[in-house]
Amino acid sequence: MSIWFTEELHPYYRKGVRVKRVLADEQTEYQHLQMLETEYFGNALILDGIIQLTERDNMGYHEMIAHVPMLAVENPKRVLIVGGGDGGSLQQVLRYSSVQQAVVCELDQKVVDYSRKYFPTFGDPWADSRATLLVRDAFGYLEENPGQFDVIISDTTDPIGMAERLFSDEFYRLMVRALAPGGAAATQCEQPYFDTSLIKTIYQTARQLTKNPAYYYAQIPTYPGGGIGFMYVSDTPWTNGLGKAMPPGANNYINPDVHKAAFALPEFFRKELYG
Ligand code: SPD
Repeated sequence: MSIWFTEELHPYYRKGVRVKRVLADEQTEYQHLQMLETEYFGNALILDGIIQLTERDNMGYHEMIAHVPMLAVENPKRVLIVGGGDGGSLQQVLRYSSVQQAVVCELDQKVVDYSRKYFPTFGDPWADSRATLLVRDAFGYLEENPGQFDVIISDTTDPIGMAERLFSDEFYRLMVRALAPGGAAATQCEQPYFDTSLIKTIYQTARQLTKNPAYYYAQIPTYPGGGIGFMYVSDTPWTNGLGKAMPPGANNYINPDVHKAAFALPEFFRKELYG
């Protein structure tokens, strides 16, 4: 008998993955957490019914959300990851020898605990002495730390419930305020087909706050529409990072061609966003 996990993030669209077994199923203080072993995509973390990552295709998300801003900034030293309790973005950030401190502001300790157990390919980045985990809400932390971070990565769930605030003008203002001069941020910024107006609003906010924001995209088959976009937010152009040497460690998604091509948008969406 086959068991399918079906996600319905949007009322008009569903997708599913075939499940081998349930590894964990728990209502945490904040959300319904499931860890599934799936047939093709390996272990998968599901929060409130939405796939967050799988072993097989998370590299498109984590390499793109991390390396695009990290490469754009000269020798990033201090990095903040908002959310990201699974450790995937942290693993990528710690590949840079220039990084002295990487702070992860994650609200749900259980996401960290289960991910440490079920995503061994992340190599336990928490054991790195440069990593600091703060189990708290990011808003207060951003408020307390103006001008502190060379790179900020907003590695969040979708804008539903408690995560909705992380897609607000207020969040973007605080995030940009927490950047050091020349610093860069990248945020989880949803799907061109399904979230057009949200992305437009965020882009307009990012334009008011910084000189060179831009939207880019990666393929992740287990996300709605087969992929997800990111907002690059900075005064420093993203093109600063093009052609720069990658830090040691294997890439499975990004390469110089993919880096550049990720910013090319399909015409319907380019018009919507950039006019
Ligand atoms: N629609 C799914 C979006 C999931 C974004 N969060 C991914 C977290 C991976 N670190």
